[in-house]
Amino acid sequence: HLMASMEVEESYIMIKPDGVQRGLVGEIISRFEKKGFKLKGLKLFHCPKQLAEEHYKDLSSKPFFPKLITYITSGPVVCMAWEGVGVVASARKLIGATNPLQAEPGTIRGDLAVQTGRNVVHGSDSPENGKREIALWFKEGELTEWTPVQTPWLV
Ligand code: 3AN
Repeated sequence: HLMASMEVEESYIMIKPDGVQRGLVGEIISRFEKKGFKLKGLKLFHCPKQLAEEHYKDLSSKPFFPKLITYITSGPVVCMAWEGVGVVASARKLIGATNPLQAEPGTIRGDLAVQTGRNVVHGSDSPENGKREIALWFKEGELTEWTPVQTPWLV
């Protein structure tokens, strides 16, 4: 999948309330920054229930859905829009498996989390959802187009 997606994509990455409360914001942002993706939007935000429900609407029939909504709205989250070639699949590799006990060491969840219901970070699961989620969580003026100076050294 990673090889197939050689196009510039956008992924919505969110540090969940546990990541913020545990002081992991800098550590998590660093991993995407060091990898070489481009940050286009960033904000701290306490999300209303309605937005959380819209974001996770595909999971609305799951038994854990009410707990998931309570968790995501329990404190501020860090909302990020990241851009890059193959960023959607790559970000999910950096994040690791949904269940942190199954996530490989070296991944964010593998290194920093234990419980599925406290897995510190979200990443879009497809380029389509990346676009959908960024549009859902950010207003237009909150995203910035810019050209990183170091780009030639990454390609
Ligand atoms: P991922 O976040 O790895 O894409 P999804 O989309 O299957 O995983 O699930 C979205 C979120 O729902 C997870 N990050 C986690 O917080 C929660 N979740 C998923 N499965 C469970 C479960 N079995 N029990 C509790 N929470 C869950």
